[in-house]
Amino acid sequence: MNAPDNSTQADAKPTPSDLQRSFLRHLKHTIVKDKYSATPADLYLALAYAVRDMLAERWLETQQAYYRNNAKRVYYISMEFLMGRTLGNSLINLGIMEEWEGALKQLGIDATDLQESEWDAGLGNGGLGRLAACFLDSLATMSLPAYGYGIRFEYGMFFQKIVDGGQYETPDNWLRYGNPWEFGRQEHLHKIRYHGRVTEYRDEEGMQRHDWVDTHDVMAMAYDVPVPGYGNETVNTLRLWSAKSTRDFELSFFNQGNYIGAVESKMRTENISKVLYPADHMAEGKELRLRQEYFLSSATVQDIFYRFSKKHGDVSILPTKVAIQLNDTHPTLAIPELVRILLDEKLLAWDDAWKISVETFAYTNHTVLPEALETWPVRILENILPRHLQIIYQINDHFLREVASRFPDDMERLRRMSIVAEEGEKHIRMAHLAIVGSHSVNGVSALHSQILKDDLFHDFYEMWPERFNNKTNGITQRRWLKHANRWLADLVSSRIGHGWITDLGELARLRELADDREFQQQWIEVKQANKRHLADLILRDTGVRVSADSLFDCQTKRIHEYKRQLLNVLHVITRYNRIKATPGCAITPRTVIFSGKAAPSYFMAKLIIQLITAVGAVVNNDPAIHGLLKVVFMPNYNVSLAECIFPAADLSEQISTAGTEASGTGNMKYALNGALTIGTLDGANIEIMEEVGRDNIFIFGLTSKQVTHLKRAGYHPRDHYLSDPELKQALDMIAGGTFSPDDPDRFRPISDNLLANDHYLLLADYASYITSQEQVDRLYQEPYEWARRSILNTAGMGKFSSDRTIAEYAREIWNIQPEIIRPTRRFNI
Ligand code: 26Q
Repeated sequence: MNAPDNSTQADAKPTPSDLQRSFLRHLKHTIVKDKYSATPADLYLALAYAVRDMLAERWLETQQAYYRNNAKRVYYISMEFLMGRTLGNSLINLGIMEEWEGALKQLGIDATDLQESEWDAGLGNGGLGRLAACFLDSLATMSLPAYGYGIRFEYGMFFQKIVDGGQYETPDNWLRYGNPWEFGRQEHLHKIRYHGRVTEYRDEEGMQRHDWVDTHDVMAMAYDVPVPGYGNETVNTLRLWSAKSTRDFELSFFNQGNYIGAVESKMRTENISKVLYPADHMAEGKELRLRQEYFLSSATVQDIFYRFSKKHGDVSILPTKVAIQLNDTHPTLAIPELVRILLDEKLLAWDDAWKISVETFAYTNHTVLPEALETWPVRILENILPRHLQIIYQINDHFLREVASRFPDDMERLRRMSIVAEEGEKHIRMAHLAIVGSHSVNGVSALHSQILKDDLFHDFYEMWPERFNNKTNGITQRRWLKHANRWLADLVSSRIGHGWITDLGELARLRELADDREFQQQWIEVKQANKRHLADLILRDTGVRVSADSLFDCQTKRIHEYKRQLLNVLHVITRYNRIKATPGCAITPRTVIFSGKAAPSYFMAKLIIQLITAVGAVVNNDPAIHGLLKVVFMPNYNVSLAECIFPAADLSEQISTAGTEASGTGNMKYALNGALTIGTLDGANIEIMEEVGRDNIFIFGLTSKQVTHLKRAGYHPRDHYLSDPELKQALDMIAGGTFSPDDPDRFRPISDNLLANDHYLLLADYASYITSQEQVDRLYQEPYEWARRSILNTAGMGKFSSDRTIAEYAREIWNIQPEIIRPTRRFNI
């Protein structure tokens, strides 16, 4: 049957009745409900299916065009894709939000309510996973031939509940009600092998060859998720792998006697894609994690190879058709996996296989914290991936020879640079493997990339300076302004048009409006409305009533010592003490909002959450405070909650110890939504300062150079404690049980740690932070001046679009070009 040819109406938008028909058809025939029996979740699903239909044709057309034109593709491999909700984003990118809202309204349905029925796709921990999601949006919007590759975890990031003031985790069974955005591809299956042993033989040319035999196998099955671009015809693919037992595909299984045993072993193998590891910045050496990393790496490389081989016989041209970006070291096994395929299956010589591999791969580093750098015990690799271990040794062998010839008689250097760490139990250093096996190594902000060259990877930089480069992170303005903050987006568009949606540099045109009193007034009103909305959520989720007239001071991110939520708490306690000490003082009313998850096994991070809620309990209920200070911890920080918090923030807390936060991306989302930043000279904060102007940001604390020097010279946190009475008072309250009267010692580990070690230099930065907070208070007393600076912050965010970041990757690393998809038939629903 031929599809009706409505190509002449390519640009026509569907009518309300078209949309209603499609929606009602799905409600009746896909969901099998009517207006009497449909729940809000059913209505959401009906809309999702109707919107999905609108993507289908563009998706097929995009994939065909890539194939037909034999475009060079980029593959973004990531253990995490933190996508959040999809419906609203699809409506925006298809340019049919208003149309759908109108059509549903006629049916008496509120489209916003429906969107809230959708569960977040929480397949990520935080920054790294959300960055991958923003990149997908930019890749599609810029018409780039790209694929995301990840794992379809059955359980995403855990749900955080606050019970008795502390974090309590429950599983995120996000697929329970079905996922309308995924398409299982039973036919796209790859065999993933584990264990077994390696045998040797000589090929016809007398070359030593290897076979990997007697393996235990698992199948990787593809689930495809469409990724539409904004305002164009492109729909790219995010392909997520799910583990399926090979038993399902083996007839012999039915003839075996041990039925239950067979099903048990099937379940064990399917566990591989069961759950996302919830620890970021903590490379836990768990075997299951290694299996997951190889599962993703192997399935993806096989898939890439399969797609390449449909068009090409000569594997030597692989790097001209394929670029693979490794999102941190987590998928680094893709390197030895590609080498293995080239050597053992394509029977290439080592030098040829290695050259192809290096030219294909590029690696992004996201952290300098030593505990987050992945290493795997040789013992475990030997057992699970014996052939890959051999290949890694061979890579190291060639590599160390090269080092020795470049830097003769430098044993110490060989030891430092080796892919194999020989101290204690032998380990494989995944970052070293990634650097050696890639033609590009990048950090995610200017400072971070400099630290990689000067410090963490200095030896490698000396060897291959041309490999090192910077790609400052970015965020997608489609989600983080247009979708999350509609009122502000509309206000901006009313003054400078819609160009910023695909060219964020356009926001600079707001600068000339920064002094316009009427515009400032409108700006203030939008912020006020967003704050009222958040205040309602806070009341609903925490039971605390906060005033939208107070300054909303926000720190939302994973809970980690290096991010220094505790420094924020020290300020809160100091502020509390000042209000108590001076009754009736004219201090600026503040609501301090925290949100973020702690890794379940991270004792100190969990204790920090307890302290925040405990301080809140004291401060919020103290009548002497007269509501001048409120402290709330919003549970279960995720993409959807973030979409409510960023638009309502006055002040953005970006206060990590200088030199520890690789980039940060929340900092960009806050500033884009008009929050002023209080921050250290760390990560992308530095570049934000450069863009918005030094006068429009509150900078405090040691620089990363000063941090290094202080640590080298010997740091004595207790000196600060002894010399600063307000700091002493705050720490004594934590240590003495002011916030834990039922258990006075509960928070002793926090104060003890700060006084004895203070690894992240909170006490060294305390005084400067407090001074900076006083400047914040003073500025907030002048609402129009605050509004002016807020406007200048939004106006300065042009650089931080992920479109800019992706354009740089495409040009400087991947060497790929846009592939414009022409409209054919549209809105065929
Ligand atoms: C590694 C091994 C085993 C288990 C877990 C992990 C693991 C998982 C996630 C290690 C690290 C992560 C996540 C790191 C991360 O999110 N880094 C952040 O990346 C952002 C995007 O570049 C930056 O903006 C942040 O500064 C950086 O902290």
